[in-house]
Amino acid sequence: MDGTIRLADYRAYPFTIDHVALTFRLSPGATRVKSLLHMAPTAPNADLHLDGEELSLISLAINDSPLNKKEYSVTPTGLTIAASAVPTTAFTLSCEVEIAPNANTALEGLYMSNGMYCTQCEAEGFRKITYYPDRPDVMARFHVRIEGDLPVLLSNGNPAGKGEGWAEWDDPWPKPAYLFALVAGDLVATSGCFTTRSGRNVDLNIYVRPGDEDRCDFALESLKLSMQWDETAYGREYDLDLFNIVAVDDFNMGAMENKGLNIFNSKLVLASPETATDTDYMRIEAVIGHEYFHNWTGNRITCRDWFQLCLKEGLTVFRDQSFTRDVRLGPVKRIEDAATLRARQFREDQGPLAHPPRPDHYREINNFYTVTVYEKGAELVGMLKRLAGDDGYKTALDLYFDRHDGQACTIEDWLKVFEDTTGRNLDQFKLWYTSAGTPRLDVTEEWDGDTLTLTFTQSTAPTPGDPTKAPRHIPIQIGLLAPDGTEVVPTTLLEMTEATQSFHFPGLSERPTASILRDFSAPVMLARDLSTADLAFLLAHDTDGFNRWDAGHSLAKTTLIAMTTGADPSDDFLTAIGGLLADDSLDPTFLAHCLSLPSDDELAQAIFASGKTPDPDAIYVARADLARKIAQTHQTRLEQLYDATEVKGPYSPDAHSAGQRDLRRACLGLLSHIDAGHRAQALFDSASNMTDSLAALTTLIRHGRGAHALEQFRERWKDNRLVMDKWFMVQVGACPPKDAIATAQALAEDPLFDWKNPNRFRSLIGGLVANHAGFHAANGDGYAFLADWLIRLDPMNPQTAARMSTSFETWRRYDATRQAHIRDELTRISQTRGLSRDLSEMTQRLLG
Ligand code: B3K
Ligand code: ZN
Repeated sequence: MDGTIRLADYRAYPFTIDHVALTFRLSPGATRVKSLLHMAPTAPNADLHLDGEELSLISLAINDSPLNKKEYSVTPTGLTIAASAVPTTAFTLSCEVEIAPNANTALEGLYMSNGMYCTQCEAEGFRKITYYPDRPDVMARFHVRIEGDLPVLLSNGNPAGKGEGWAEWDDPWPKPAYLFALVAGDLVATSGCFTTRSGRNVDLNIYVRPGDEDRCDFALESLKLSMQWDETAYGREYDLDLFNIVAVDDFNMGAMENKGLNIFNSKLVLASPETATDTDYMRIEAVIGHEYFHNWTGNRITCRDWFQLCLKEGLTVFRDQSFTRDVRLGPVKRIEDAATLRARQFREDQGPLAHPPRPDHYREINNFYTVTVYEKGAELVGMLKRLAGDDGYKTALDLYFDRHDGQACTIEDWLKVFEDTTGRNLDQFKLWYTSAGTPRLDVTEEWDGDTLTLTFTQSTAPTPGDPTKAPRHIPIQIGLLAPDGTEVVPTTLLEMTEATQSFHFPGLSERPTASILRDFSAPVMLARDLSTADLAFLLAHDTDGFNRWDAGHSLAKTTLIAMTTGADPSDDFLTAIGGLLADDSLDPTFLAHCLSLPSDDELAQAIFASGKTPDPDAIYVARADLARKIAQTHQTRLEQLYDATEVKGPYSPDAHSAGQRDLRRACLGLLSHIDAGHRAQALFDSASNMTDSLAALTTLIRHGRGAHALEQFRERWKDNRLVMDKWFMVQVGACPPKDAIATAQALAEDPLFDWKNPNRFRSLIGGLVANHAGFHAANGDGYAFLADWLIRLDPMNPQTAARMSTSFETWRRYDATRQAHIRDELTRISQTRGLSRDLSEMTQRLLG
């Protein structure tokens, strides 16, 4: 037994729990948890197993009769009551345990952050609170009593009474234990109200530590916007009298959708113009939306087991992406989502951590909250929507909510809804869920004077444990453009199901240029031999926003890759950029995206995909050279744009103002290569909001001119944890690569480097990894630094250590020396005594 959990081994739990009463007597070092479970057997003669870890058992009884020690056994992972001691009809199970929240550094279960009690139960944290069947297919109603001397005592559901030193909560909706939450602390609320379309008044509260309450307004407005959007876009209403959000400083991830009591990393709640950037505001809105949308896609309908995680996460990401598109970004949102998917999920799919959106085995489920489960999971929903059409999608989702409300479901249930509403057979489509890897889609074109024939060939490289790949069902959106740029065939959906397939477009008077994979209609790697002239044509004329941007992006990539081997920047590219800069009709955010060069990591990925070995230093130099060349070639226009995009008046995070700042920042980045940093310095000195201030600081650091600004910034913000996270990240993330390791080492010694705080840890370590050429220093110092810190963090906080270990996932791209360094570091980690299950699974998979 190596501890591997397999989908094929799934068995239903042989008991139901109708309702649960929990009583917490809070104390930092010795919290007592009493539970009363109203259970009934559903299968004869079954042992009763409850999960439980790090618990001291005080008492255990069935129907109020204490169990004798021969009737049950306790192991480090749970408690089993022999079938012979379990009644054959409904019964109660009562249990009392003691736990120590103040000793919980893993931030999973019940733990403490700055004197406040809080919980994180997904995926398997509830078992650190009490003995319970901690699996998502066991759903029960919870009643919770909290006793403690803190002013605010919160749990899920509706309030059910409170007095001096106690509060009770009742959640009428059956839920799995992973959605349980408890918060107790000295907190202040920013409150509001939302009336649902059926007239239910819902009280809304954002709870934060005293002193932070002036930074909650945006979060509250985002919550109202999310509630409104889910009613309009999906017909989903909220279902309790209260919706609480609590901000916590020590949190392993972004946020958690606990029923009626969302718990958030404070960086995704707190925002003021002086402390948060446009990106922070946008993330806050999106994540508040995401967690709120889980109320239906995740909570009312949950997952049968953790293999089905993408059922709730893929769908909820798809929903939050649609929300941001609708309320903020419009079509540009698709560019951002597709770019993220290609940069991060394709990278995962091409490396040793590749896994299907629905994996079929794992050792530690926390290691599978990945970009494949989330973002690729969302793409699969998007493809189903394309195949079903907008109306078909709506019908399917209505049936999903009707049919499965209150259930714990599988991907099969989800696909069946689409099969039943569209009449399609989705057996082949299901491969997207069950098989890893990114299909490569090759295209060839034939023109016979009247008909254009597009021939597609799909192939998927083998992934770990999954060598043979059957053809997938791929929705391919295309359009055809005449030589003068007019569209002769508007967007059309082709459905590819074979390994090779041709599509004919007859009756054309001139050979058109094809725009393929419009709107990034499927998560595939399009391999197409386009000349720089073709790309420039598409960049100038494509009516599809994604493909238009992508043509420019491909042009930039081709240019940069050639430059890494000594070529000069292509004139086609520089001319195309000139064309964009001259076009006043472009959306500023779109133009900003076009002016942002592909990242170092993306270039390394592309070079590796072409069968060559990326050189991090050459990539860094090429990027800086091209940016300088663009600035020299288009200096006047960039300067004009920089001046014209200054946003006057008080800061507002709205999409229009943020778009102006995006564009201005892009211009600043380019001009900084030729203006000796004077614009960045002037902007830093005059900035009245964090977006400008951080943009200026980043630019100064990039050119080795940031020392003074960094000091000023620290002096001003040293008491603000979230802003200081930025201070840590930017100086190591943006500094010239040759300085990266020394900077990281110095920062690790800084008294403000509180490495036990996940945000601070991620700022420094994530900052270093983001400095591509710095992290991949040929002498291996970056790798050793990362490995040292993972080994140090692991006993404290395995989840965050394991998550950060993914920084090694690209190791097979690089040359033999670098690979040897990384292999040594991964081996060193894997041989560390007492390594957590989380990090040991990761190092094993990384080593392949
Ligand atoms: N469902 C949580 C993530 C839980 C992660 C556990 N390791 C947040 C979200 O996806 O909305
Ligand atoms: Zn989620």
